[in-house]
Amino acid sequence: PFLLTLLTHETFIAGDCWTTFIDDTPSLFNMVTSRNRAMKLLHYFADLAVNGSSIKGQVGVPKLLTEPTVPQLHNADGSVIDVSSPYSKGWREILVSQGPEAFSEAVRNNNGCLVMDTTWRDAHQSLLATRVRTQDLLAIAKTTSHALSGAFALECWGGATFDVAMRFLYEDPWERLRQLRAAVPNIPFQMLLRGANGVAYSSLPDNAIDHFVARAKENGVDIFRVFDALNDLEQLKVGVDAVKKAGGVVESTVCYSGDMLQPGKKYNLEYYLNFVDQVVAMGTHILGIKDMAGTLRPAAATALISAIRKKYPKLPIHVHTHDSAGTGVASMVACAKAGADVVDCATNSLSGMTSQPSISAFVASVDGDINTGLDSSKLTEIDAYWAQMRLLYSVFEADLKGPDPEVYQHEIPGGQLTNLLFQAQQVGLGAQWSETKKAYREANYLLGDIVKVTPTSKVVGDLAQFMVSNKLSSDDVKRLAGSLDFPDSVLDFFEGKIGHPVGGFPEPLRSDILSGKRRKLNVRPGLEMAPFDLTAIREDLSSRYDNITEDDVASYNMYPKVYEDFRGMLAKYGDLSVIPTRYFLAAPKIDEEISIEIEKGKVLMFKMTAISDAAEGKKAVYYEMNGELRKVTVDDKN
Ligand code: 3PY
Ligand code: ZN
Repeated sequence: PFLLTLLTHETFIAGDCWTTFIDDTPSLFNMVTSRNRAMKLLHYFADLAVNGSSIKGQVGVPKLLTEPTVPQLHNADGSVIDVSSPYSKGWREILVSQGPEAFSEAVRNNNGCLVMDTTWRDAHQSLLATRVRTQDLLAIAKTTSHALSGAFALECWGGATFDVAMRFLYEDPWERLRQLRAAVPNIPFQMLLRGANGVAYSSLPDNAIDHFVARAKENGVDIFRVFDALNDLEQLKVGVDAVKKAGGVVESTVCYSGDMLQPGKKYNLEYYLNFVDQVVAMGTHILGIKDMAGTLRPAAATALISAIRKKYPKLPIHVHTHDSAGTGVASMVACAKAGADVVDCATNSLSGMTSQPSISAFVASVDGDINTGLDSSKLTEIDAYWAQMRLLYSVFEADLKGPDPEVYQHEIPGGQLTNLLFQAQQVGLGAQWSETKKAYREANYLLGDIVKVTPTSKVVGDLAQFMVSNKLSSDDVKRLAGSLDFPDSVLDFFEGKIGHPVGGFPEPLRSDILSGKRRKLNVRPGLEMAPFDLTAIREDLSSRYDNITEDDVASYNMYPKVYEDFRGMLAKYGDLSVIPTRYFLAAPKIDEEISIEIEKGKVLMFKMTAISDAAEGKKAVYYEMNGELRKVTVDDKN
């Protein structure tokens, strides 16, 4: 039928000149830059139309079929708030004018409990595979600067967002940060930094971490939540020192693991208080408590926060959780009552389950008792936007239907829980999911009951999947350790490349697994690494790509291959960040007219008119672009 559409197309019948098409005449590429850009976009659409989305993890097409709308905000008297410019008042004023010490003091002296909104980072990392694009954040950014002006911070960068922006969204994470910063001058921005790993999955030389953090600060990050995935203080210190040098707010963070109230646990109250002593000695503006799996129940929350508060009355405490078991709001209320200064919540439509607890539910729960500085009606108004986004990005949902109380046993972090569930669903085996959760728990104990968060959570997940697919019990793993072909991440862990676990590595398992394969690294990995030659890296990149900046150097240092692939995508398709998400994820239909602003004031109208049948592994896709006919030939990968 598509071929018929083509053959009967007016212009085709009129014998319009098909020979001038870009495919046949490469010299045309040099004619006009914007034409070049337009053709690259057409290539992207053609690929999408013929082969479907290449974005990993995407299932189906978006459920939202219209342009998302940005809701209006209202004052208490019902008048509409003008959001054409950002709001100017907020916690960032004091930070910018008086610096990190005065800021953290003011946060501690604040009467109430503030909220950090995680919608722009952890919430979509946990529910939508980190796939929310810059344009969809930017569209709501100025409105957010008004609606959430009383928030402690917006978490908007770091964690997986850095990698995913380049790898799957073909976007520059630095550009995202700069654009959001310009739209939100009044609310502090927070990022998640994986200590000596930066935003990567393993350690980098210390000078690369310093360089990266300095760039992040310069581009707009205010507060750095620094953690280490094994609570290894030496690894943590690398990140903390980098933030201090850059002049950022340091939030040294302890990862909360399991249930500290259960007898016999190595992560007990004494352990945490000792950890806090050490980060305080290291020097921090804020203490972060990171409950990445959501196992911090209200009773433990009360005990933990009260004890730290008593010992360190002046230390601001900021608590992070995931709502996987459904107890997030109750736990955050317990934290607030016990003296926490800030808790993490997410916009309602992107809250709950593996994400953070609902911001409105938290505010309602402490209403009349603890001041949050937030206006609940504005929270509801802005959430109407995120309800649409949830539909737009539904193609990345793992489709968890309710809380998972088993999290207290398996302790899988929020983001990973959705990921592993998604993978199990793809294999189509319902039984596989419960087996994976059980194996995850066993793998954790085999590894010595470690802290589980990126990147150590991947080690446990990989070992669990290895055990499930090879039908191995814990005893089998111990017995056959010397002869099994373990995943690389497991070998890296036992080698010591990810740092050192609390209480040391389990023996004889470590020796058995490494025997003949890897050495034992008993110092922190960064100590063995030569510093990066940043000048040489910049020269090398400049010889290969246009417009290289220090930010590109920092991206390359974190993810060399991902950065190169990203530049390859840019060269092939141009800047895809301009395409509305609906059409980024699914090609427009035949005869559907869409308009795209490829640069300020330059709007292109596209209409796909036909797709040819396959010939020699290729298909031709025909378009009208601003009234002119175009043909693009793409490989048919089906
Ligand atoms: C990350 O490191 O990306 C995390 O979200 C850890 O919780
Ligand atoms: Zn988290």
